[in-house]
Amino acid sequence: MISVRMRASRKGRCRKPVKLQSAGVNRSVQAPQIHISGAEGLYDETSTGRIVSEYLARAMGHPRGAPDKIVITIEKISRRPRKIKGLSVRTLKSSSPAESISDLGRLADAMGITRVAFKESLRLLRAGKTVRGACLLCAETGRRLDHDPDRGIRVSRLGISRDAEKVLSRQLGLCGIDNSTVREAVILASKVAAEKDIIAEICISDDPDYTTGYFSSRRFGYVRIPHIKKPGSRKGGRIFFLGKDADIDSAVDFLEETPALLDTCSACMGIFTIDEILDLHHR
Ligand code: WAQ
Ligand code: MG
Repeated sequence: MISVRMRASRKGRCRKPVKLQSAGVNRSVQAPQIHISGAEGLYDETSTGRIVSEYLARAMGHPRGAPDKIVITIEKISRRPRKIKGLSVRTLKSSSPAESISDLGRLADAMGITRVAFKESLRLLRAGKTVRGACLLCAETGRRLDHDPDRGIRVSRLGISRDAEKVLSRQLGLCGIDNSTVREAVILASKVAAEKDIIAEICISDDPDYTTGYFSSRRFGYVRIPHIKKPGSRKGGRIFFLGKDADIDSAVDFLEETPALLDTCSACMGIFTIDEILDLHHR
């Protein structure tokens, strides 16, 4: 199989020129690259050409604007991918950010995440500084366990089989949510949930207009949370909660390096109240 990854970006505006005292000249600080879009998947080698042109079209036609740099990485995967099962999908019934955050807290509590750790996750997700990947947090102490604060942990080398993708599309379509944002989030969350030392994940999009996030765990599946933030905010991120005795290196190796292919899907079930969702595992 091959792993194909795409990243499109554009040079941001230069910050204020910095006066270099010694040289006596104005020189601009290097402009930051602004992320436009990214995508990845695992495919059969025979479809390389088709996939690369699909990714290219996606990079160039993104609503966030035209990129001035597109990086496409094609990597041969020699390890046989680990087969993973897709999480079930539900949408929480909620009508305001206050209600959503309160329900999110109840889900976290039900998974054994302490109040301290949950509050720390909210603090990180609301901090102005965005992390490119996910923060790893101890579910008990709330201590951050990954080492690069700007990068975090990047889930990579993941994909879905063609058959499973058809089933996922059909399932999500029944609930009117079959789009690439939801499909890709379900695939990523399913790889994360396949790591035994991860208890749960919280995700908030960094897209200012995308206000639906999710909480996912093996027990409750993928729970979509509408109004997880107010529209207009670019603040987002992902938090992965680890158990107390987690093997951090092995979890990070699985998330970043180990190829994983979603080959079985679970159902997409519609809209539920928080009490209905919390009741699920008692049945
Ligand atoms: N690995 C780890 N963290 C990542 C990755 C990755 N591969 N990609 C993005 N992140 C982090 C990063 O901090 C981003 O700022 C944050 O997640 C949000 O990423 O069912 O679009 O790509 O309707 O903006 C949820 C869909 C969509 C909910 C999430 O995330 C639904 C989304 P975004
Ligand atoms: Mg985004």
